[in-house]
Amino acid sequence: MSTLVEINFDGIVGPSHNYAGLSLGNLAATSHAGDTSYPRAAALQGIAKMRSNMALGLAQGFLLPLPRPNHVLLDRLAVDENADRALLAAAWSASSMWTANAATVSPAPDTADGRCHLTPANLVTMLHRGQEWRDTQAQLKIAFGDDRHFAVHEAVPDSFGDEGAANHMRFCTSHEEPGVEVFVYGRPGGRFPARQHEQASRAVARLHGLAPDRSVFIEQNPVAIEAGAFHNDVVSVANGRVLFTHEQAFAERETAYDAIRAAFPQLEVVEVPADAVSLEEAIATYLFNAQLLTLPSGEMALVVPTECQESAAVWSWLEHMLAGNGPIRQVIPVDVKQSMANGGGPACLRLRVVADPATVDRRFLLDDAKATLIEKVVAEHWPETIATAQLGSPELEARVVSARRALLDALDLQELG
Ligand code: SUG
Repeated sequence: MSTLVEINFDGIVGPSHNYAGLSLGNLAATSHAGDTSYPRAAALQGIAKMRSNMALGLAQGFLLPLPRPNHVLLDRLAVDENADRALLAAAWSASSMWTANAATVSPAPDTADGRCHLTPANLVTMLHRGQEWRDTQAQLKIAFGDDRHFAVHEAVPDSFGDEGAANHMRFCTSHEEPGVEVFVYGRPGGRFPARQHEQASRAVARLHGLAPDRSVFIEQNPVAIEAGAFHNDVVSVANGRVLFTHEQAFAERETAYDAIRAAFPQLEVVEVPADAVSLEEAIATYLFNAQLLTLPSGEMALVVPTECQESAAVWSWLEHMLAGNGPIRQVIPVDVKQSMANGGGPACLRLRVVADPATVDRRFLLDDAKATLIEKVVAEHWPETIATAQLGSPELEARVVSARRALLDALDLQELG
């Protein structure tokens, strides 16, 4: 008997985590450009978040940092001392930590062949992210290598930008039942890039064999992209029958809700009005980049960044929500400040896979003992700080390469190389 549960696969923050300001339109990342980063603290914050979710009784997995610096990229761009520092920094980016951008995942009950389908995101809009997908795919092919249960695809061709699960939501009444998958895309032409293209979303839906009457395509509000919502998961999140969203998330709000409701009549919208929390405040605090989780009790909890506690408007809205009779019954703040400063909140750091844990390669699943092991490796090997001027230095490179290798050794995942 298969037991489908949601497993969150968090990206372990890599030892080269730094603030190079590479993502145009990601206001947190560009405003922290040049700051000193704390890779060790960053990775430990991420592990603490995973531990906190496991303590709620939830299944937890992880994906490993990718090899950095990427010399293939440096060679292809002929990066030398005269080249733009941003090109060098791209090859050092630890951006694969944001596994919400690793892939789009369609659980088995939604697909034509009854397998869980994963398509790695090509991430072509940003140089530092576009280098990720082949290595990500290699990892997915190991973690989800049992092809009786999983299909891991090629990324969508580069002409269409795809940013993965960050622009994808799934509604369902139970994980054993077919769900409704919602793809949110941006329209190009604004001040900031629209990183998710409609054609990429439609290709992913076809690749996964989704039923057309259970697939919905919605345009993101250009005003939200303009305000810094470079992915839809900065302004909405879904779980079960609930859509938790900012009023200004979608281009045509009522049309969007109606389209989802037509495919999924049980939809419950928890909408935060702009006059309670402005789009700017929502983006600065990452209120919606929350993990909306169903606890073993059946209640829903919202795992928000601690930045939400620091905003009077956001915190009072959350208190008001809890005092009401809505579907979200708990709010749990977590400290992921190192990731937040690069525009990555609790939801960016995880890829949701609905699957039977017994069908996943166990090496990618977390328990308390493994969390302790990973913490030990991080404490011993991850650099305490990185100043952007250090990127490119042979000493730092040796440190970063050996730190990752120590983690692969500890987890018996040397084949990731
Ligand atoms: O792609 N930041 C990431 C943040 C990704 C957040 N993910 C989701 N919303 N799901 C990005 O913009 C910053 C790296 C730098 O600037 O060095 C960065 O890549």
